[in-house]
Amino acid sequence: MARVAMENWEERIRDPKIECMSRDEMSALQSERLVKQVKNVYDNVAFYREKMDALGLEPGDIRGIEDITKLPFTTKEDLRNNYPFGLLAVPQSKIARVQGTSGTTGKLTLASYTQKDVDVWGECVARALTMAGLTEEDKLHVCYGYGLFTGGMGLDLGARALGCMAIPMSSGNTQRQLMCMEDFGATAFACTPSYALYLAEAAQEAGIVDRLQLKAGINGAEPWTDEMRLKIESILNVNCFDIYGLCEVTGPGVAMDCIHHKGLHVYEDYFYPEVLNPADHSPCADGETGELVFTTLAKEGMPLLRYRTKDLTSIDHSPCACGRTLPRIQKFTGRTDDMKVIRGVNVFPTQVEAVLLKMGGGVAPHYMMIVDRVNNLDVLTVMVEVDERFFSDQIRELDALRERIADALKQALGVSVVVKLVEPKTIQRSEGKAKRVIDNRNLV
Ligand code: DLL
Repeated sequence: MARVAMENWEERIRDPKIECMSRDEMSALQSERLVKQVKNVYDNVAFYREKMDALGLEPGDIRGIEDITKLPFTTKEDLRNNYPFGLLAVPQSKIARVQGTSGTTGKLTLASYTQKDVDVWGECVARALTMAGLTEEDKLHVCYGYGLFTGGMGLDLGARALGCMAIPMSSGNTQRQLMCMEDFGATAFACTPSYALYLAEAAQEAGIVDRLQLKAGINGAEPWTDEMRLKIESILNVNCFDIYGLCEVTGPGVAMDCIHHKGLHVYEDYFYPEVLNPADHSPCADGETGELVFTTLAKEGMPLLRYRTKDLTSIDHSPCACGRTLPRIQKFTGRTDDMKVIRGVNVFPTQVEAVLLKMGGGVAPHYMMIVDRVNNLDVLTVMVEVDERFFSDQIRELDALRERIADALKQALGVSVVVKLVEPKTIQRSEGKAKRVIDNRNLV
């Protein structure tokens, strides 16, 4: 057990030519790729040809990256309407693999990749692993699910590109995960932050933390707070990094935070980010929160123009202390569709997480939000796990704790909250993305 050595982080840049490029050079590269991509989709994807024709736009009208705002948007609904292969820019025989959303009901969101797309994906994840301090000497224990979900395959491809050992555990069976982590001497692990916390607590309970050789966690696929990162880091004595991605653009490896944790560096040579005002789609200034939109600049299989992710963040183009010039997107507060409007106030699960992690004293960051409508009024109930000792006979202490949590939540969220304290391990743990909210209001 040892954190990644803290010195020489500037050497942990896999591709300085790209990752530390000047803004002018990067714009030139993006312009060249965008012009090519627009011509490609106009010639090969009926959906884009029709959209551009409707706007009176010809490929020749796009002369550089500054013209990107002229292009049409793509939405998840467009993907659904063209499911499964309607947005391909190459024949199906050129598709090397497909990946999809992790959801289990309804039609999937499906993304198709050529071999070159798969190689680029692996390269981006290798950049991210290097950013977390890994080298070919490392052993990466992957407990993201393998399958249509991009987590397992994405981290595996990254390990392959980096040349380190991949341990393809996939999700499930926590005791076996810990046994293999210890026996094989894993030096890094990859899973969702919620599962990372669960694993960390299980390792602590089993008394094996000191026998693990972990130094880094590669955690993402769901929103999480810095407080949560610090909690996992302190239990396992590792550095954890936030990795972001979505199957439509590429899986994990679209962006990742560096050791300074001041936002996630976007691999904008491949995935051009825009942050737009959700109301009128005008560009947000640096630091202003809006919807993240991506254009895939070099994708072959299923290129996307201005794909609306529904993820909310802000962007920062100022240089980072790590030496990278790649812009940084702020850690995500959530998605537009995670946000709950409760009595007119916008509430995100990550706000609850941050409050619980600050409370300490037997309050665990395992929670569930339940929204109901009672007599036409929204009621938010938050179930929180607290230490067993509160459930012995000291009823007064339990009431006082409930009140303390309710006050802190009300202050942070701006709405009153009914707090229900529950015993440890009552709230269902997730091996993939955690489900934090149940909305019973049946809003349309
Ligand atoms: O979640 C890809 C991934 C796998 C990323 C493993 C990181 C690690 P999808 O299943 O297509 O892909 O879900 C994409 O998950 O639009 C975000 O809402 C959310 N998401 C992904 N990474 C993060 C993150 C994978 N680091 C959707 N922070 C995205 C917050 C994230 N949300």
